[in-house]
Amino acid sequence: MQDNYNFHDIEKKQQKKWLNNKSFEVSENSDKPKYYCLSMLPYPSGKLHMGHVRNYTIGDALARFYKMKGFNVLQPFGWDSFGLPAENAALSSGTLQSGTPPAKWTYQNIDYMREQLQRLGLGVAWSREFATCTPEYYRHQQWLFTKLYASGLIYRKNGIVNWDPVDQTVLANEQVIDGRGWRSGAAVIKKEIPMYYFKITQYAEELLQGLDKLDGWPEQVKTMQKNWIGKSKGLEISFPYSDDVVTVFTTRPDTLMGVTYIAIAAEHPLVNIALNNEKLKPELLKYIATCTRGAVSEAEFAVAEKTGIFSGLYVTHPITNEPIPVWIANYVLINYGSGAVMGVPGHDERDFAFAKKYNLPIKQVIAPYSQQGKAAKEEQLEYSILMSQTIPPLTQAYTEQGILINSGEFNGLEFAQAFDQIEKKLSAKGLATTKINYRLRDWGISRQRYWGCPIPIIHCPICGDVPVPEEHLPVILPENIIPDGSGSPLAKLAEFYNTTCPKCGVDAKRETDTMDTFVDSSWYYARYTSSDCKDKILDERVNYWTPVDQYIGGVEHAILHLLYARFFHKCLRDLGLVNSDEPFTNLLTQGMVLADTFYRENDHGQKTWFNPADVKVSLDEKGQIIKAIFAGDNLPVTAGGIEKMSKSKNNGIDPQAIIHQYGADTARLFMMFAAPPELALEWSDKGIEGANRFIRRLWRLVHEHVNKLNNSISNKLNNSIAITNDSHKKLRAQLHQTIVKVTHDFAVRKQFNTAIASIMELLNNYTKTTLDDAGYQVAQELLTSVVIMLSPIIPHVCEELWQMLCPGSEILEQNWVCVDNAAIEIDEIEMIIQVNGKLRGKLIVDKSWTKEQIELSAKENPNVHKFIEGASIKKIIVVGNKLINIVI
Ligand code: ANZ
Ligand code: ZN
Repeated sequence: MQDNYNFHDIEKKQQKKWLNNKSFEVSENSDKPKYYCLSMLPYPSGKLHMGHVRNYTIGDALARFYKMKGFNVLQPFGWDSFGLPAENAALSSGTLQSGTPPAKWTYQNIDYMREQLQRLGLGVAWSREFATCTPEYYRHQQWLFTKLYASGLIYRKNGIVNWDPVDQTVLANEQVIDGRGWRSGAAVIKKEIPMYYFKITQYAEELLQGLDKLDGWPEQVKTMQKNWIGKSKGLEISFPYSDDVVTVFTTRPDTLMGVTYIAIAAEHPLVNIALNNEKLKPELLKYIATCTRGAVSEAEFAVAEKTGIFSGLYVTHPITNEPIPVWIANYVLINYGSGAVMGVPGHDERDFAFAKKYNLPIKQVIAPYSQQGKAAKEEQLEYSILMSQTIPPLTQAYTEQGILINSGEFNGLEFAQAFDQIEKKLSAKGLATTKINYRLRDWGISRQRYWGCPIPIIHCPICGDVPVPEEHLPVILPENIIPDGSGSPLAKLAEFYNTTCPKCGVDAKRETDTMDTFVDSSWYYARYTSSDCKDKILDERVNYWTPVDQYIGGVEHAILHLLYARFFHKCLRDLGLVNSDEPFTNLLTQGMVLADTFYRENDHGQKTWFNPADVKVSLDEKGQIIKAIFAGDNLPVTAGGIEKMSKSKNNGIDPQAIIHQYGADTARLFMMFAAPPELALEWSDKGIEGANRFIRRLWRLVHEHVNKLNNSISNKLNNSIAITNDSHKKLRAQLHQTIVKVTHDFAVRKQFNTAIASIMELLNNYTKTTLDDAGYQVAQELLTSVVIMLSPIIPHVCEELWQMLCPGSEILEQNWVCVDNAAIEIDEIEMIIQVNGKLRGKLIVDKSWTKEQIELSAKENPNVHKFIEGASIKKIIVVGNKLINIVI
């Protein structure tokens, strides 16, 4: 039967064939241009979610499209498989995973998810697959670590961590909930421990400059990276103190005359001097203790309440020589600038709030530019004097730039002039230097965790830190460990940490920290190119494939992952391992997948969330939910709006269930049709059903066409008949216009939804057109083209249909469809008719018509006629073969 679209058998059959034929394996020996298409590798959490499906469908559609366009396409896949959830799973009492070693849990998840992925029909080069938690992968990472260590790009220094005093363990930020340990509930304290750091700041300027060359990246992502790197130009100004100085970094030296206090970090060296004051000491110590508790991350820092305490010390203002009080404040970061700031309450919001809170003077030294904008020098001075006398007290900080007032010899200057003059004046006295600062910090990669890549360092009592020599790599992570939640398991495992020094042979101790998992994902894209290379991290193939032509993933990785990968690429380059500067030429950040939420609330206001799959909804004509019923008890639930699919709102739709019910092609088509890839996608049952109906329709149309060919009009295709019929010509024209549009949408705009919409429109017209014998050539051309154009998105059914249309060949071997420009050039065109610029009608025009003929037909058009009846026509404007505007 022709409507027996049995997706299950079809998809299984095609997937098996692709795997057996190694259809997506590629080598470097090709005369085709290369195309490296990469989706971000997933964390093997247990099962696939819709975000994955969306990500990999977009990647697969692009990979298949470029393959048909004649490229040598690499689309690899792997697993970001170290990380905390595997340890947490082992610790989650009362669950199935409880007590499972992280290794076992991870490998099981990978096997399960791989099967799920294969069920999606991805065109992946599976021979290159790897998991980052295997020694085959991380041995090269350890080797890279030792190389970077040797070149000074990795160093060791003390860093601050969250310490759970009850569990005696370091906590990740996400394990600290409201300042307490997630398992013990104990108040978390900050603790200083030695850690390894990657010197990413050495590349800050290049990472910043490089963004300008990344034309294929979304502007928004580049802006986020730029802000993260945070370059600012300023002055380091010294405030003398007895025979020493306190140096501050400021981007606003123009506000120098408005300084009313200095604030230093609790860790600043001057604090020790302040502690010599026996009277103040107890209070100071108490305050400093509060600074070392709680917030660690910069985000937490930003929202924490700003507090401070007077240190008892004064420094001298470098211009006025007045004494300036020094405060210890929790908002000053020890590791930015010089760990000290000049407080200018008049012009900095934070300082303003601080001054209000502690009753410090607020002095305005900047006035808005006069209305005339930046005035001439003399006028600036006049303006400044006037403003100094008349301006009312500030009610909030004035943070814009402007003209200096109340600033003595600097009155009347604007920002740049003031910057220069203050710099000149102070540097003559050795009290200022210009300074470029980056917000970017070096990357601390030590984690006191078990399930991660061991840091390949041995601590020798004689030689110090000794990198593990290449021939001793990898440092194997034991895989049979079950963490118990108290401290790092490796630190308790004598057979792991006891070793001897590779240099001098004495007893030594292995580093028991592991690496941040961001390290694992910072270079994996390069490893795919050489994944079977055992003795080297990368071989020459890396320069064939990289940079990645198209990278696809979530915008949540816009900053850290992408910045770290860019940094690693430059490190690899400087080690002579790759010869390009950037890892990813084009970046597509896909939007989130959203779904309706449903809940019931109990008397205490607690909400129980219901999965949309279990809720029956009735919609009004606009598609708004008017009634929602839980299928379990047929009682109503409340619709809670559309939100990102998540466990907490129980609104995740299981891809597996959708694939089971409708097939992978339907799921893929829905994902690609419902929204442009970079925008949010709203899950809708109606949408899924619509996608399924469309595939069935295509299935039926191809079957009807092939049946007719085989029966009544057999062999019509072999003797080509000239196409003279007008409706055939029009259909062909539309076909080739559609090819132009779809090709452009895929290759340039990366907007699949509009491409699919135009194919749907084409098929609509196809069904409306009556075709005579010659028309079956057009039908054949149209259907084969449609099947090719849809095959990147719905590959299984297209392969099946292709073999009906063109028996004996495979769609995977086909080239992308070519445009026949002659076909588009048809004799009739549709023009728009306007009256006084308003759309009033449409007109089919024969190309041979003269301007007079066109104008006459436009006027006689019944829709238009009623608007111009009785009026006198001033003129008629004909624009190309698009538009006729009648002006009355
Ligand atoms: C005086 C001033 C006056 C400032 C004013 C701003 C506005 P960016 O642009 O991010 O580099 N700052 C310097 N070191 C700091 C530290 N360790 N912790 C906290 N804040 C610090 O920011 C530079 C500005 O951040 C500097 O300029 C300083 O405050 C503050 F109207 O100095 B400013
Ligand atoms: Zn030694």
